[in-house]
Amino acid sequence: MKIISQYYGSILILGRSNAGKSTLLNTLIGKKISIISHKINTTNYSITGIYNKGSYQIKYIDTPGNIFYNNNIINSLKNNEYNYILFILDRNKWNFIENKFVKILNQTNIPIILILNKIDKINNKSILLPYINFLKNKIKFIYLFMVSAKYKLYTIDINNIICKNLPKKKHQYPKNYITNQTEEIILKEIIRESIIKYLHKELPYLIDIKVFFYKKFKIIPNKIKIFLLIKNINQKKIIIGKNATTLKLIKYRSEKSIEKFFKKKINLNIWIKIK
Ligand SMILES: Nc1nc2c(ncn2[C@@H]2O[C@H](COP(=O)(O)OP(=O)(O)OP(=O)(O)O)[C@@H](O)[C@H]2O)c(=O)[nH]1
Ligand SMILES: [Mg+2]
Repeated sequence: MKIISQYYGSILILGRSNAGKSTLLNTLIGKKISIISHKINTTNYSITGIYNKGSYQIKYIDTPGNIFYNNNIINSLKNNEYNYILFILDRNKWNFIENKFVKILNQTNIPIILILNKIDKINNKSILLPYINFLKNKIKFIYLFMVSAKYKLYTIDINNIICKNLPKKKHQYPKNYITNQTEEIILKEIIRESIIKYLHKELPYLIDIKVFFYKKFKIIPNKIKIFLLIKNINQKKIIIGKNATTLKLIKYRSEKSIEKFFKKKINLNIWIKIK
């Protein structure tokens, strides 16, 4: 019997908040598992996504933008726990935040792949060449990709190059495994994404989401009851909105996204409760 070699590696995705890390993760693994928004600090914990292609398996780890006080991440970098780092830049935005990343990246021996994201938004392409020269002086990298994570431009090349450079190693996850998140977490994250979209300022970050009796179900039910736990009546009024329009929008968008992810009809019953 011919034994086919397996190749495996883990990749950490780093970059400032809003650079498009979660968008890129979703594009790379071909399924939306990490929530996205135009506001900062959307991702608040590390999310794993697995890419499978034949004998290749890649574990991508999406991170929050602000990792500077996250000892787990910092130590894992110092201990060289990843095969590569994808360091994502929002176009030619480079300021003290990127410099802070460089300081951390200088403490590891992990090879860095630089991703210049959102190229669809760069009209004047002549800025690119001088910018690449600037980057060469700022940070040591082995590859540079210019992509649009949102519009899936040139992103396939990232998977291909990484596959080509993976070490021979047994796959760590079953073929159909795509994320470390449980169905309950995915459900909450999808609802959180809608809440961030329709509510302003810091309120979305103050809401706790509870899924009612979810653990009773082995698979996701068609009727889901959730509680949004908040601090006071004012917050409740804001979430409901004038003529309940805000709540309706949150419900509608959440239902559509949950249906898309779980591929079944969903009726979301949202209750708001003051803690
Ligand atoms: N035009 C354009 N927009 C993009 C692209 N990639 C991401 N975005 C947008 O940028 C915003 C931020 O994307 P996210 O993927 O949530 O960014 P993030 O780096 O994960 O942000 P945090 O989770 O807060 O750290 C969203 O509005 C995305 O739609 C791109 O290639 N082109
Ligand atoms: Mg994110």
